[in-house]
Amino acid sequence: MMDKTVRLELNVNPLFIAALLLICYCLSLNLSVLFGVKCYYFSTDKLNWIMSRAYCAETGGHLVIITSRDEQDFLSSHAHETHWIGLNDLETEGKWMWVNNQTLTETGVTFWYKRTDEQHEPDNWRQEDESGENCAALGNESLGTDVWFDASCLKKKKYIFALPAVM
Ligand SMILES: [Ca+2]
Ligand SMILES: [Ca+2]
Repeated sequence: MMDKTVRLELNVNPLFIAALLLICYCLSLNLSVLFGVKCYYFSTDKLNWIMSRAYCAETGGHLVIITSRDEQDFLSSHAHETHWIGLNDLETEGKWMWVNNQTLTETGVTFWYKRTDEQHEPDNWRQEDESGENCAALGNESLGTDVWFDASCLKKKKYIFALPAVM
């Protein structure tokens, strides 16, 4: 009698499975997009910077921390108007820190808006808010999201929330 046992070998790359799980995980959280190993949520509501930081922390993530040109380009291509990011100089004027306490030197990339007249961002402009501008955003009310601006933390903007994909 012939042995009709069939051995089924599944040769699936574990990285492929991990990527699939990650996508399901992001979708289950209703996060809008996925890049690399992070899920991003582009808010539909507007909050001031402090409130947006608190909201993100409550939900187990944080305001986005940008650590590469690719990540900046990716976020900019999805953000069609100004959004808060997790960068501020609230503690010491001019000393910009990410919400995880990394400095810009440590992350190694900056995308501040540069004007031809040398009046670059961040400019800590005090015309609207005398405490200056201590929170950073992709874009501003009139210019594109491919560059960063400092703005008054009291302004209400949409925000980008990131969740490290730790499973
Ligand atoms: Ca400032
Ligand atoms: Ca500014």
